[in-house]
Amino acid sequence: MRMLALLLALGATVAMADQLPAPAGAEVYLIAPKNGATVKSPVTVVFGLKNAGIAPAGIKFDNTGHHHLLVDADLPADLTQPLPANEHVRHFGKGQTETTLDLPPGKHTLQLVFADLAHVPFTPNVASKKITITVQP
Ligand SMILES: [Cu+2]
Repeated sequence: MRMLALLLALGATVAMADQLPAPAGAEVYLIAPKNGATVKSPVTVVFGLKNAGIAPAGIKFDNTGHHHLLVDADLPADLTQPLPANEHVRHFGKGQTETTLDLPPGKHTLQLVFADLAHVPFTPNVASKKITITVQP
């Protein structure tokens, strides 16, 4: 019984992803578009970053990470795991600081999340405010 408890404890430790501490004072924010803006597609989205550097995914360098853009999505419930990669969670693993989105007409939300070389959000999480934009037909 004691052995089983030990194995369970070890299993729990292995299952936990390694979250890196957030660079001190790190902040991400959307420079463009502005919250509430009405825009035309394609939409140029410009990423802002304070108190941290950008490095490509996979490159270990202190106090750096890369941008992720949530499009019409909420933050994942479990921020200890690598962010998924799909049309709602876009990775900018080459170190890009802007992108162009083709979005259908209507309301859309955008939110930036900064994450480490392995795509795992920092602790505490470094994310922008979620903004809402309206794409004109
Ligand atoms: Cu990533």
